[in-house]
Amino acid sequence: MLQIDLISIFPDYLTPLNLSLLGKAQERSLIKIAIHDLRDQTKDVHHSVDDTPYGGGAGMVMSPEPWGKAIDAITNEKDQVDLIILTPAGKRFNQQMAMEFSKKSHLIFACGRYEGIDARVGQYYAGKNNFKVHEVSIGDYVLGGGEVAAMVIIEASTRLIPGVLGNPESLKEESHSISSDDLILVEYPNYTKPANWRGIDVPEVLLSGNHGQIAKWRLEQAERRTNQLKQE
Ligand code: 6GU
Repeated sequence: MLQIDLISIFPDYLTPLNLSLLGKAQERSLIKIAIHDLRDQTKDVHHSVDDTPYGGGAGMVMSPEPWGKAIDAITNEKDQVDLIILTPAGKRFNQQMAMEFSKKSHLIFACGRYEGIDARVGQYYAGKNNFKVHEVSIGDYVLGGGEVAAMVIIEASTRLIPGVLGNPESLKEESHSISSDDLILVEYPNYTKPANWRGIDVPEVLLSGNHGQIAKWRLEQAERRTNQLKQE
């Protein structure tokens, strides 16, 4: 069972995690997702979680102590934890990382907002022997916060856990199309009924019943698409 904790100042923003595939995976006890409000760890009347940056500059930085308290509250020394800090300055998430995360037992997602989390939070937990800290980004653009990024990572990772997907055959097909460096999902185009839709026919080879020919055609199509993506 994979335990997933998320810490955020907008816990409601993460409620889609209880829907669909992930909702079912939780019902089946394949994963357990818990969402925590960072502000629960503050005592002042304003429940403040941020402050001005040392050294000056625009924006606010998230204070370390609420993060420390929130993480400590959901872990113990015996727990092997992977702490994932969402930041546009992190390592770019890919299918290989999804595969790695899917095999873990306890993932904690720290969803920062503003100009990010005080750098000592990652440094402190990286120094603990039962923690592994990952700074992760989902691409070269800036989001308002880590919540959506955390959901992307959780969706990509949990569907790789045996039993989460309804049809495990689709995982097997995917795994053949991942190159060593990164995800190159060179899927061939897919068609279903009707055979003619708005004047457009399904490629004839797919109706032929010749499995050798079909496999050859699909490979050609996948390669054509890969080369096209490289040129863009
Ligand atoms: Cl993980 N966080 C934020 N705020 N922006 C991002 C991101 C993460 N990944 C890409 N852009």
